[in-house]
Amino acid sequence: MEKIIAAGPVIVKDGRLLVSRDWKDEFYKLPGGTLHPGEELVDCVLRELKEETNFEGKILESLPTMTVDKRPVTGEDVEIELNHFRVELNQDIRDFRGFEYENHEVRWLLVRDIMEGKFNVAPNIHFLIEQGKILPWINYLTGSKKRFYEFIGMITPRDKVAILTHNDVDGLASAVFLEEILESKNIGAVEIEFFDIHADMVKKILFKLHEKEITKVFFCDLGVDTIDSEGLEEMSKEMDFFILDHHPMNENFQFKDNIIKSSSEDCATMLIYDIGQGVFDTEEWKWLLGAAMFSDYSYRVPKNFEIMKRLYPGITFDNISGSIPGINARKINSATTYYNETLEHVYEIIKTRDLDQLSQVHDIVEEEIERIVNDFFENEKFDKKKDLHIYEVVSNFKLSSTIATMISKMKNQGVFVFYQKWKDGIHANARSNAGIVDVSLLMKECTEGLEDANGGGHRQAAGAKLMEKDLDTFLKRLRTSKLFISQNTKF
Ligand SMILES: [Mn+2]
Repeated sequence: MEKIIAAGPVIVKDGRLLVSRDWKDEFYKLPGGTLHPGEELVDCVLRELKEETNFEGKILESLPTMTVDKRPVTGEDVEIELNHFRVELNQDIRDFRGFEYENHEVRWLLVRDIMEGKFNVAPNIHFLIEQGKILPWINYLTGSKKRFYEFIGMITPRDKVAILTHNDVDGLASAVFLEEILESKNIGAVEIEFFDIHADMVKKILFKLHEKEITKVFFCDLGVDTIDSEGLEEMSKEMDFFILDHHPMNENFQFKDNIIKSSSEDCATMLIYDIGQGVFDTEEWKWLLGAAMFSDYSYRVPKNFEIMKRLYPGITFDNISGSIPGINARKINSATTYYNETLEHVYEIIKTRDLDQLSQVHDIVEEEIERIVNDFFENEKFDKKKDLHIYEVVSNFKLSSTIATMISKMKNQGVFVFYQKWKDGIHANARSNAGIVDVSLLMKECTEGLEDANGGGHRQAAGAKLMEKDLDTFLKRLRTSKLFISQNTKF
């Protein structure tokens, strides 16, 4: 049988795939073609790209090859080997309208539309989608990869670089991927800080960064443009920064060149993974991507669930909690509980992919959770009339929030207030899954006017912080709160 070798570029931008077709074709295909005698595959790809679309690009990586034994249109017997390469265009595309070039129709098709069968495409495109090589990727609300790489390109060996990231699974994973990208550009010796999203977060860290003579700062998964734009303004006087984030955007943010935002359902890890495609080995980090997507609920939107299914075939909405990404997310969570204030340990474990260590720490934390749950059923203070459960968590790990969520889900009815003595005072967590009592109001009421205390959150889940000396007052207010009475009068 005759054998034909062909090659084509896979170019995906903002969830769209570049395709072309001769007017005679019934379906769209990759803008590729047959290998010329003596030609290298990669040269063939770039030549065909130029011939069919007038675009120029560079090869990023090779993708799986597909072999067919019939011509798609005529059905004629012939062995065709289709070689694929991921290519990045040399120009930044903003206009996704189709155009005509040299008797070809060139178009950007949304990968989602292809998957939904809205367009007729060549079998190898479906093959590559099946293999997870063409993902319906993420939406950039503002900023571009190009700007990011320009920023990185300006970093010199004299610069000192810091990554400031969120102290949750998405933040940890974001920092790992960002550091991978930086390392691939020979930018090393990076300072990494983990923290909670809180007011003045930039202002508070500025002095420390100054002390360490940091000149370039990356923010991951922190929403700084909204929470502390004043702090950023101050920072901009002495250091350059770049923000990679998915929290709601500050529309009036003035440093538009220094930020990429994805939509909130596309977690920061997805964004940085996307930026890093073709730059670092994204294949070996799929497990971490999956864990972050699980942890930030990114999988709940259909297009991202498609990505999850491609990372882990067999995943369904019902089994996702017990699936590999669900378990990995919980393991990383356990590690952050275990190491608490020294998250650099967790970061190191993730970065070195020491999954055994992760499992060991997870087992210890799980065992502790089990002990506390058992203790709760024996020692909680339960007010039957109010259906109010009060319980003090005593543990070396900070677990009151985890336990509150867990037990309230087990019971579903009732109001749960769990508290724990910690280094900086009492931390309380309230849950009311049925929402009968607004626990946000409850936590506010119980901490009102107390020294150095605050409380609030959502109707079904809230928290409070107070000084140890005020614990009795807090508990007394809790037991006598009128918020419960208004509920009882309904009977
Ligand atoms: Mn996040």
